[in-house]
Amino acid sequence: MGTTKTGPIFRKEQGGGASDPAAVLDAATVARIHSSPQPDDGSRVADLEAALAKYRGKRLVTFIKGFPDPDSIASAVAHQHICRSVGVESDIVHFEELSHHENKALVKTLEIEMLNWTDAIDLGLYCGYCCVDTPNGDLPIPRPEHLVLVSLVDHHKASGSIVADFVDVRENSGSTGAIYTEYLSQRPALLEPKTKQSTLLATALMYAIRSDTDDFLLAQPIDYDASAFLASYVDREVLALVSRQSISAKSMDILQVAMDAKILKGTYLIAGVGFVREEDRDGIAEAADYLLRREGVDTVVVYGIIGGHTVDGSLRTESNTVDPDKWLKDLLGQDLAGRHYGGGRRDKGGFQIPLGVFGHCSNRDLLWQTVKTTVEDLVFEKIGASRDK
Ligand SMILES: [Mn+2]
Repeated sequence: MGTTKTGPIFRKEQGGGASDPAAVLDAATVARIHSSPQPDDGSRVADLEAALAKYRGKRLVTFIKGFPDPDSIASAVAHQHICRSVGVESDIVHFEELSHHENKALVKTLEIEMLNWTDAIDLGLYCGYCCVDTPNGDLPIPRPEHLVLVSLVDHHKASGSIVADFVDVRENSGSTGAIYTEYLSQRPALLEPKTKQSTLLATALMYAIRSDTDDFLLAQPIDYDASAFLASYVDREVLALVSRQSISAKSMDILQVAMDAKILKGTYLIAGVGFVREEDRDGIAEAADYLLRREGVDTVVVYGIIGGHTVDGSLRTESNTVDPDKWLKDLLGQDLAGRHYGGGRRDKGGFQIPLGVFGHCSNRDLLWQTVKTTVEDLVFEKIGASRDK
């Protein structure tokens, strides 16, 4: 298995397939937003199946936006599994590079097939798209008109209006994986009889729930219920294998730089780590996770210049007063198209600011000093700290 870049979804020389008029009509269906916190009676999975069944015999694409993490990956696989059960093929496509050695290990160990987005992928061959673990259906690529949003399942704060056949956004869930597990629990035939495939899916979901809830520290009842359901299907050896990944040498280097560069202002710690290679960007998040453990610190921002073209940062907080999503949106604002540079959830957030033409600056020290000074100025002003003290 693996991410073989062949097969019918890639563009043929003569361009893609025609759009499907039936799918275009479906776009007019207005979303029914599920937001009730009550335990579900199985109607949601029935609604999801009904939305997907309109595409029986056809092909959908499930997009993972942002950097693939265990929750988005496992949810996409669970979604694919439900698609198959109603006779719909669904490919998983991610836009950002699969990074972080743990995520790579997850994909490899659990034999998950995902495609990294390239222009060679022919969207004309898909009748619609689905989103998991993301609060809206916006895409980082131009969306062909025929490609309608079929479903969106998420647990983040809703952002913007969503028009899709099926929407299930539950902020009272610690993970999207738990929501998909609930669907599976209401359709026992989806994991029974136990096969290698169902075991790997359950293991991926268990890992996703653990990972997205910080080992259950942030878990909600639905996450515990989901884990209890998954327990009998999980391959514990595989779970242990995926969980026991060590910190990479490069992440350790970044952590060291962050520790040397750290600036403490009250309960805030910020650290600029300079230039970081694209494939090492998770070292920033790992450093932020680690530095939050420092006594007396409740909020950490670690940032660097990734690949020479983007200022990328991670925020971690244990503070009751810092809402990462709002904090980063207030701090950095938005671009001309109205997209925020950053956002997050209850305890963590991240941001990406493209450097644009400034990325070409030949004096790298000067470029870094400019970025560092700007980020520090913004953060200091936000938290009411002065540069000198
Ligand atoms: Mn999630």
